[in-house]
Amino acid sequence: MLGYKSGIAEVMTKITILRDEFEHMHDTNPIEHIGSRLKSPESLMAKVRRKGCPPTLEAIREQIWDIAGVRITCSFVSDIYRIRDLLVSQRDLTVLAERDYIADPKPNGYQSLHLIVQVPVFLSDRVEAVTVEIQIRTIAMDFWASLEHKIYYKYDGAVPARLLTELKEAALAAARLDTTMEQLHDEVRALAAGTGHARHTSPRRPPTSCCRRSRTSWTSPAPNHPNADLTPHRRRRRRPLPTVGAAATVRPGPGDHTRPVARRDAGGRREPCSDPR
Ligand code: 0O2
Repeated sequence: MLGYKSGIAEVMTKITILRDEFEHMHDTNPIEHIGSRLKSPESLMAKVRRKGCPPTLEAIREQIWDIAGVRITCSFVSDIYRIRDLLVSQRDLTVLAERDYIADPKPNGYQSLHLIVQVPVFLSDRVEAVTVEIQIRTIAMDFWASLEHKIYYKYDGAVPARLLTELKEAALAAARLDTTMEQLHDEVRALAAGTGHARHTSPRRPPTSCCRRSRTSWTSPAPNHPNADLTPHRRRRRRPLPTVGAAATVRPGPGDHTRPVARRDAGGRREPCSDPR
């Protein structure tokens, strides 16, 4: 378990660095929250039995990919793919598989992007490649998944049909909310670009001292507004983001949703992939 703990620490550091960079160098921050968990022994053994995995250390290491888990929550779906691209392009992360439950939600409504990566952990006498599952999802998807997870365990997997139907409805509602919020966000950004003002679009960004003069501290004043000259920090030029590097190593996983790692263009759309899956 020490190796997995260290793997989590390595991945957390990478994501924290990205979050800090966005915080200080960009107008928006796609990372709302970062969390991690080490799978509990009970949950691990249940999964070993469920998957019919031999109960040996070697087999578990080879077949169970989510012993170490890191979760990133974002405001918008486009942020998810942005973070995904930034991680996939890191040279010391080997992507074993990607499960895109956003493009193909699970039948119960679960949505999230899972990246299974291997990260090198430098020990005193060797380097260990540790497998870590990174789950990237919106706040709405995370809200849904947390409750669904609780309900699933409360009923020990035998969730009443009525609850399953309502959960599915709730997942669809969460997806609609994500779409609406992203549209609103895009409109606000377009408006801001039209007036020449770069607005704060991340609710996490605290108002600076000059913003505190006005109650509407999270939006820019109109150009002819008497306070228009009070927000010079908002006009900072946006810095270009790094582009995705060489395609990551891919090893197909066991699930239907496991797919090779596709690259995305700047708008978050998948670039054509030669793999027929
Ligand atoms: P915990 O408590 O987080 O350890 P599977 O065989 O489908 O269970 P597999 O093949 O490893 O798992 O694939 P997957 O889909 O990547 O699942 C790994 C983890 O993703 C799960 O771990 C959950 O954390 C999360 N997850 C996957 N599907 C669902 C879902 O339908 N609902 C919720 N709420 N979470 C999901 P564990 O072992 O389930 O739980």
